[in-house]
Amino acid sequence: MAGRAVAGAVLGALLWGCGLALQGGMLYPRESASRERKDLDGLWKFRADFSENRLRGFEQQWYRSPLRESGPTLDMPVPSSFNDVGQDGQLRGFVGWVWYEREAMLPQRWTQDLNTRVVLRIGSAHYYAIVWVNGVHVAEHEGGHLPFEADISKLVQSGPLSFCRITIAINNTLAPHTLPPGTILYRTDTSMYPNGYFVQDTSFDFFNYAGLHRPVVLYTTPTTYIDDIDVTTSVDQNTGLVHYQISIQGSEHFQLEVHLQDEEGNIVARGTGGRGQLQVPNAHLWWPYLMHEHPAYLYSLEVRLTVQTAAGSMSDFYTLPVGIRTVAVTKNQFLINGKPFYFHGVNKHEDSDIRGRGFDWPLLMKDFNLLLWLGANAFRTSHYPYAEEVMQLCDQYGIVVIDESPGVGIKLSQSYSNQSLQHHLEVMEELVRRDKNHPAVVMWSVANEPTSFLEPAGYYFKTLIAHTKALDPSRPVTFVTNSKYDTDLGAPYVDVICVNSYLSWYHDYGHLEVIQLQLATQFENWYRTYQKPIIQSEYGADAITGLHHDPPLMFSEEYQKSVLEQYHLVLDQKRKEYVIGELIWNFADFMTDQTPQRVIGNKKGIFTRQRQPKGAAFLLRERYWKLANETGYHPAAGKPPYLVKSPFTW
Ligand code: GCB
Repeated sequence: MAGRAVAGAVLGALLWGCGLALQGGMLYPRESASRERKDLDGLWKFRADFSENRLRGFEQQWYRSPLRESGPTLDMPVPSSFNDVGQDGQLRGFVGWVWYEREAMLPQRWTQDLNTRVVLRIGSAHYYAIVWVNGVHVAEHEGGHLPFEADISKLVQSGPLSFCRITIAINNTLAPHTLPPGTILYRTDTSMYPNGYFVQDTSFDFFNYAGLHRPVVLYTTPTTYIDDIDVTTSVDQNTGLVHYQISIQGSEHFQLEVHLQDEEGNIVARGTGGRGQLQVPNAHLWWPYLMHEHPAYLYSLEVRLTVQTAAGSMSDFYTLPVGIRTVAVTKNQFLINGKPFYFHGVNKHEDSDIRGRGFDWPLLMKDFNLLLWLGANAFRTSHYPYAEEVMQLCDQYGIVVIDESPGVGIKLSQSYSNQSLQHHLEVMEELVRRDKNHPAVVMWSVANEPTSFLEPAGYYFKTLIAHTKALDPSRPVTFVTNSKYDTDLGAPYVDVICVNSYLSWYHDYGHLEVIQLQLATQFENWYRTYQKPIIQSEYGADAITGLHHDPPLMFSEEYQKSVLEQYHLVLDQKRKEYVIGELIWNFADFMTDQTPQRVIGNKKGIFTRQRQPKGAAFLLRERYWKLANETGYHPAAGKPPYLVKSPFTW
């Protein structure tokens, strides 16, 4: 049957990568005295494989020669999703393999100096990617939100060419064992659908954007190089302790020196060797935004590697920002540097007009300026890991992050299989490897709203959470639930209960008067059962910007504000007991699949998709600044000069 052949072929390829073990570190590609970087952002050649089985590109080996030789191509911007750039509705909803290609000129030194290592790094390719350089297979990666790379030195140093041709085939098909999971539905009734018809079905509420979503770069290191750095911090009275561990590739005989510099450039501690502990007397701690007059203090860990080679001495340099801070959880508090921290923030998406999920600096800065304006001190990376550049800004601005895996929409029993669990464990390894050194990251979230009442969810989450804690004993772990408190099989294993609820939205439509009772009951039940701190990790209501109705009716801006106000009344009581945070759903309107419930996307944003405020944004801003005054420690804490004055006077 044609349909089965199509999807079978599409999915078959997804199995190729299973069981790949993590190799090496994944340090962010920074320039240094020993490292160069070349960004490959811009227009790439592009083709979607619309052939019936979606496999023409492989059958005809499109990677063997320039893409233009095997058929027509489009110009496609990178980074960007491919879906919303064009005028072609078929491409917008395309499922299967798409092909990207770019030729890059390389500096002569890169191709001639055999002591140079040349690496191709892809920030994110959604969902499954295969990479060739000059027609040679160099990498494969499963998972759309985490970086991967390939050492291409041998390829680019073996011939006279000073350019290389990079071909990347990407498949956006989601299957029960992928993260997020999905299912291909075959429509076999030929009286209703054309022969071979299938659609991608998913159980999550955002559009499955695809493509090269984040920067693609080439960078160099020496052939003996700093492969990974692992930093954790603790505090002893006034002394900050920075524990470091450095892994080196390329030689077993080397010297390592580390310096820790403060923000003025003074060296405050020195060390040697691959692991050790630096002591920083009178350390400046990394504090969240609005919790200190100088939030987000970052030291720089300067690592210098030296090796003696036949050709003389060779060095590699890498600088890692380091924030000294501690995180701890009690049965009713979340402590940062020993002080209770109340999360007043947002849930986000990587989502905008035209770009889809594509990384964009102006958008990122706008979002951060809005977070600061709002008085938000935290966000959750719902529902997948965000770009590394986002995490770096969180470190720099003091925005606390709950770092979430793409474990969203885990609903079917097949998605609890061993294969799924194995992949989920690997994704957590990749996520922790990438984000472990960010002081802003204070907690891992392994999933969002799984069917955690269904067996084998208990075993699945017990294993997943234990594995994540073993990978990183320095941070608490959670997952976000909307199950009932008495049937949730995963809740016993989390450190913090994160609970989503949409009172007077997905039930009791229009009945704002039931919110207070239902929310108080929700909190009391969870706390009585687990004695763990609770975050209201989602709440909200859709509002179509400019739609007004008073008394409030659903979808009006007034209704959205009223839902928030009702929640806040209860949150204000329970935050004095064990509720440790509130994250609005959502920061901005975002694109979803088309359904009768969604009017060109989910409209629960307090900002529109174009980042303009709805009434709820002003309401939340007043609240967050008030909360900062009550739960923060310095009213004007580190207010950046460009920050619009809050409505409250100090
Ligand atoms: C949820 C989901 C989120 C949805 C939201 C909604 O519980 O976690 O992805 O977008 O509800 O608006 O329905």
